[in-house]
Amino acid sequence: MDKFDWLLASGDSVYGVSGPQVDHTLGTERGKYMLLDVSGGSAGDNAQLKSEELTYTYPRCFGFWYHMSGDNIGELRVSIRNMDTNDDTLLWKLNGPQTAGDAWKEGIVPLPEYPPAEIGQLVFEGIRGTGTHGDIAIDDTAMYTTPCDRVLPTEADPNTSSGNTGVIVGVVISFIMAITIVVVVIFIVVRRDELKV
Ligand SMILES: [Ca+2]
Repeated sequence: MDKFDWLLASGDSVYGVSGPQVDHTLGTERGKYMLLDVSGGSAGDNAQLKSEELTYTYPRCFGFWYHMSGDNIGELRVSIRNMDTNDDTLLWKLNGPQTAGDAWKEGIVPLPEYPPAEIGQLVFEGIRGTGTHGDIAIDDTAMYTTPCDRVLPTEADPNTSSGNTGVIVGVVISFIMAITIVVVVIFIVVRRDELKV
C-alpha cells in the first residue's frame, strides 16, 4: 500500500489527525468507516475507492455519509464508471471543510440513466489538500430503489456552475432581444416621422 490511501478505520484513528472520533452507523469508537489518510502523500495526490461492479435498472439513488473536517480538506468526488467504455461521469463533488467538529453529513447522488442492465462502478476519489488536517471519511454507503431528483447537498452538484451559465446566457439573450426591439421601434418611429414630412 502506498502512503496515501483509503483505509478501514475506527474510532479516533491512529492514522489521521482530523478524522472522525466515531463512525456514523453506530456512533461508537468500535464502528468502522473508510478513511482517506493524508498523513502521507502531498497536495493534489488522489486515491480512489471503488464499489463492486453493479448492474442496475432504474430508478436508483446512491447515498453515503461523509466527514470532511479540518483546515486542509482537499476534495471528495463521486463518479460512476461505465464498465463498457471505462468512462467516468462526475456526479458529486465537494472541496474544503464541510463539517464543523465531529459531524457526519449525508450525500445523495441520483444515478444517470444508462440503459437497463448496464454495468457500472461507483468511484469515490479523494484529493489531498495542502496539509495533514485534511482527513476525509466515508460511512454507510447505500443504494436506494426510490428515485431522488437532485444532488444533496446542492452545492455538491457538479452541474450547478453550468446551470448558472445557462441563466447568464438567458439574461444576455433577453437583454439583446430587448435592445433589438427598442432599436426597431425607434427605427419605425423615425421612418414614420420622415413620412409625415
Ligand atoms: Ca460504520
